[in-house]
Amino acid sequence: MKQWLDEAIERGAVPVLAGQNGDMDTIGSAIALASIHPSLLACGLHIGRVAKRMVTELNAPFRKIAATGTVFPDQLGGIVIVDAAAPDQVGIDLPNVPKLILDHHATNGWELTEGDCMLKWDVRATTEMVATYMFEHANEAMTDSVRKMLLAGMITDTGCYKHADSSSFEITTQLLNDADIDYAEFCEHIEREETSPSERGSLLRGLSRTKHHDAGDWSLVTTYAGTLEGRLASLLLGTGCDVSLVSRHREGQTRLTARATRKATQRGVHLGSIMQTIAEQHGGDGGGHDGAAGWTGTVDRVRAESAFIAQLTLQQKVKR
Ligand SMILES: [Mn+2]
Repeated sequence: MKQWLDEAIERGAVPVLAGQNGDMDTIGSAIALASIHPSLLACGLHIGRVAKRMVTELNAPFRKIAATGTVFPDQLGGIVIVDAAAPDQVGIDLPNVPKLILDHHATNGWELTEGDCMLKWDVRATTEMVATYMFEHANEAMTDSVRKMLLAGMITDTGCYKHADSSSFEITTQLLNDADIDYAEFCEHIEREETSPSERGSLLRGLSRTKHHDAGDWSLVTTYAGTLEGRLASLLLGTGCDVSLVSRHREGQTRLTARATRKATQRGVHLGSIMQTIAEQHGGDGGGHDGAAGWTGTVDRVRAESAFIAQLTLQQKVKR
């Protein structure tokens, strides 16, 4: 990775492109990595709520780009793509230059050509990969702001360390050492996000529409909502079900957002592969992690939900 970056920077400007979901992990990874050299520039199609808040508060350089008509600098040395499991997850047509891909998703749709480099680690967050690299090769860029970006990615992708493992704790300890960050305060700041009255109304309506399904070996709670689907799906796991699914339909597009408990994933649930199968059968884009995944496509909401239930039913419980 160091060799790829050094050579790319030598050739010209290098955009560091975030995944189009704009979550904290992808945005934090892009901004932190871009901080190591002036030729690197963090950019992406969307920026999510938590990430937007962090970018504003820390005054972090991030450029929003358009889905079409983005003009990259003439002298492009390469492009880095962080935390995106497939080309369609960045949302733009990639320029024809060498690629460096950093990702931690279980599903993968990249095709590599000569000059490309891909690092795919079995870690909880892409910021963990970026932090590991920076501690070794760019320690001087590890300011408190950069550490906060990396830490925020870890906090959100691990669900405040509920899905962490020993290596995520290790990197977190390193990020906190020698930094002026009050962890408990920072974590609360990231997690306890205010909602507007209309968002609260939408979450509450979502809760009031929930349905329970027995999907083979699994207990599933579903609902639909117009916004904050990820947050609603996480809330629904609090009912004690194995899996939650929130769907939404807007302007001809249906989106599925699912969450599963750790216990369910250990016993055989893999939401990323379910979403991928739905994309194969019904079109659209789908994928993600075992315990958190999504799909977007054009079939109607009820059909998409049925497809999910059918696929979940097929996943049998493994005896442990
Ligand atoms: Mn991630």
